[in-house]
Amino acid sequence: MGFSKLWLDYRKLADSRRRVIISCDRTLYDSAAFEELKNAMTTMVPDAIVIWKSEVFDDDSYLILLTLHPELSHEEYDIAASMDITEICGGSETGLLYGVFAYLRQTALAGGFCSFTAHGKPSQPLRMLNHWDEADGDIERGYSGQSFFFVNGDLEINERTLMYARLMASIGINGVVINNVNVRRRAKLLLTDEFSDRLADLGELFGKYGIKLFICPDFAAPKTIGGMDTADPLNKEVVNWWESTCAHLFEKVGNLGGFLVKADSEGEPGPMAYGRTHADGANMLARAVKPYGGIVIWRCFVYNCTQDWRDKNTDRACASYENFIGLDGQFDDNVYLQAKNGPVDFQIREPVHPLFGAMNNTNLIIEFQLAQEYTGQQKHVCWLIPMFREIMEHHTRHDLPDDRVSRIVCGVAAVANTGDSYCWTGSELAAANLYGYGRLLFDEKLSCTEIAEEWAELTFGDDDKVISAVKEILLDSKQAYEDYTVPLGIGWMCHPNDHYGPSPWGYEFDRWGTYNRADRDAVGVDRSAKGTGYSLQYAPSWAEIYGDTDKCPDELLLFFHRVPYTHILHSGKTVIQHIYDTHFEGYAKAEHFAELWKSLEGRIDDSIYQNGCERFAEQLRCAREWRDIINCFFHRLSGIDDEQGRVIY
Ligand code: GCV
Repeated sequence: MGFSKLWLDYRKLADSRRRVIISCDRTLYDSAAFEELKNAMTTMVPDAIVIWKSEVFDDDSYLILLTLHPELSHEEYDIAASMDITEICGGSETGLLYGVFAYLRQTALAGGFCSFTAHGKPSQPLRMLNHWDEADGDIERGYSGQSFFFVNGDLEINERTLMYARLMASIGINGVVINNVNVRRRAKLLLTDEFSDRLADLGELFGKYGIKLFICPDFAAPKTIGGMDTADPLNKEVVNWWESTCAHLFEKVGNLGGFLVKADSEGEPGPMAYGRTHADGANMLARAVKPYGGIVIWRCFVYNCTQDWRDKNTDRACASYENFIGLDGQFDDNVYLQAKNGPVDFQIREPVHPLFGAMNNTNLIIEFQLAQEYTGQQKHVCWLIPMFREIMEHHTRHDLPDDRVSRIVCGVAAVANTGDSYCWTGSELAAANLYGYGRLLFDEKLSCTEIAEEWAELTFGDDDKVISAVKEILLDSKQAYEDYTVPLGIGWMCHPNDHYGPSPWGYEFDRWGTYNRADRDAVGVDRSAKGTGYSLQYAPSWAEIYGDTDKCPDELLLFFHRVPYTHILHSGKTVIQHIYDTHFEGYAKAEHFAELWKSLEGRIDDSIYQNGCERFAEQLRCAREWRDIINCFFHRLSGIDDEQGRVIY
């Protein structure tokens, strides 16, 4: 299948120069920065001759100088652009590449050469994408087709992989995990020579674009591929096995960054089976990769997934913190703990994970999910960047010089939303999530409006009507989705397993620790000190707020409390009236988005337009189901009518 160039589809500029001269040191001729600039200029100024050495410089020439500057840090750049001459400096080839992308973006947005200066340095050191691709080509929670990394059981490296590396570098991604954290079947062989040559090639390609390659190993590999009868991290032979496996792997795969590990979680093997801790497991692997500069990213998504719904004391939300807080300070310096943004699992509304700010002697990474598992599966438009930004800016209220999540973490990861569909993300609009994610991590000062505008213009061109409609849809879409789906932070009212569409009791009597406890009198989970005690995992001032029904923010009320339907929110509405109102409003917003999209017919590429129409039709069908089923569910339970007398089935 072919593929779109997304936001790197360079267009012709309003400039008729005869000559664009790119000048740089000979050693940069093979660099990605030079190649990108040369190719982009050939498209953007098609009548000009693009050359990279010239004695001739006349009035009609435009000169771009690429230089490395030792005073800039590795990923940093400076740009000084004028109408005739532009200088792009980078701290390394990667910094230079980021500078080139920034320059091309600015020039594309301006529609022509212009004068500006810019300085860039990433806000986050580690900016990662986690692919949940299987070696057989499927993608867990993938909504954009099959894997483009794994094709016919092998690692594929082709034009699409190159395009992928360019797209990722253009938004500043510097680490990519290519396989699923659940390490199944053939993926276990990623540690062996079955894959090492292809991994080496992929690593080399990624390296040119400033991206480190990561894989997810099977923690039980000493057993599953090493033929041993244990994977105990403190067993000397197990340690030796990992050391020699890593020595061989890192020698072969030059640009390997290390491992991402899901251990003792949802059936994945881990150290606890041997009575060892997460620190024992992570440190053992970290020591094996350390000689090669490798790191181990160890996930904190650990909970009891065989819970009895009758048990009201066990709380899945508490589990991650309980498993890790006592281990603070015990992890080696090349171990990074990766916690999801919230304590449960990528619901549309959760409080921020309580480990942030509480574990200050450990490297922490926050994990988001671009793949829209619980947020409409790329059929619904749900632009997540406002939510990511809000979480990154959240004050944890721990006693720290800067208590915001963005200053506590040393990296950010997101589950990728890509696949082999033509537009990479199934729906064109879902690509805005990928773009916005990278841009936000690189420059945390960018506002959501700026990011939405940039993406819309780079994707659709400079038609004001298109930009303003797309921007409006993106900016309002997350709130709309939250409104017509799950109220007040309760979560988990979706169909079990596939997680699409409403099913208010779908998870109520299951083993996953995902309950709403709704009955005729009340709804919500009591996670206050009187309940499961989860609220106490936060810094004291948040614990006080979250633990009190009168102080808890409305949007999280049912996450933290079980309250009667007549409970009055800060908004002045009762819980039940809030549920009815938001469900009607959310659906109305979805209708408005579909109308806005329809108004773009003829103004955007027809296949993109048609793809959008199909998806908005499905969003509306599904949003209607959400609205009517959730309203009906609570109406039947509570027996309370809608104040406005609207139809509740
Ligand atoms: C990769 C959720 C998803 C699983 C996923 C898991 C995880 O439970 O439904 O598909 O497994 O999260 O993050 O490990």
